[in-house]
Amino acid sequence: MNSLGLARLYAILDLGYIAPHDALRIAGELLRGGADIIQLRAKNQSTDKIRELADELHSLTSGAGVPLIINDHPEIARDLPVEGLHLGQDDLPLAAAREIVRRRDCWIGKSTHSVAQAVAAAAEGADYIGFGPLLATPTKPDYAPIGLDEISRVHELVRIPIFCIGGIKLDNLPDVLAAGAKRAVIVSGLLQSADIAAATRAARRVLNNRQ
Ligand code: TZP
Ligand code: MG
Repeated sequence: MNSLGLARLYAILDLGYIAPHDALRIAGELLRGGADIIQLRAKNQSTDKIRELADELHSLTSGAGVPLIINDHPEIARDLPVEGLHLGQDDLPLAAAREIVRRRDCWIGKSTHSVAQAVAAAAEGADYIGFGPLLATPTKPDYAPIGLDEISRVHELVRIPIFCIGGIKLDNLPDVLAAGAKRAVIVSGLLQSADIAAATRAARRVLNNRQ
């Protein structure tokens, strides 16, 4: 299984962009392209539907040695042997989620939208953070973009893996890395590509070649 420490490219299967019946096929494309981690994010589906999909996805991802992270639903991370759970600022506290999941081998990641939130998430015991949105993005429309200037500061202050997120595309990824990012989450930039596997492979190459 890929380790969190070595992961560079974190892809999200966001059902805001893809239909549930396409999720397995598209996960296969992300895996073929070399995504290091895949998250299932499904804001408008029932918990039962997400659990069913997560179960199918996990058979695929675990066969490829790629961690599967479930967004928002600690009870699904408790019920299935997925590798992680992802929480937002408005979700339950991390310690409460750990009480539900009760598996120390299940990573818990947290979305952070400022350097202060990033420092707080690390202190709260998160295994990794998302840091963003860096840039304006239709995937998370109600959040003010942080910009690229805080990336180096957050890397100075936070020692757990930091996945920069928000508006990252193949063409601006070099700028994000030049600003100090080491890892990236890309959602629409992959899911809206004509060739998802090729776009994933290209992003992986850029991330792997960073200095
Ligand atoms: N959290 C911060 S920005 C974001 C999330 C889930 C959306 C990122 O999506 P995209 O399409 O890569 O900008
Ligand atoms: Mg959430």
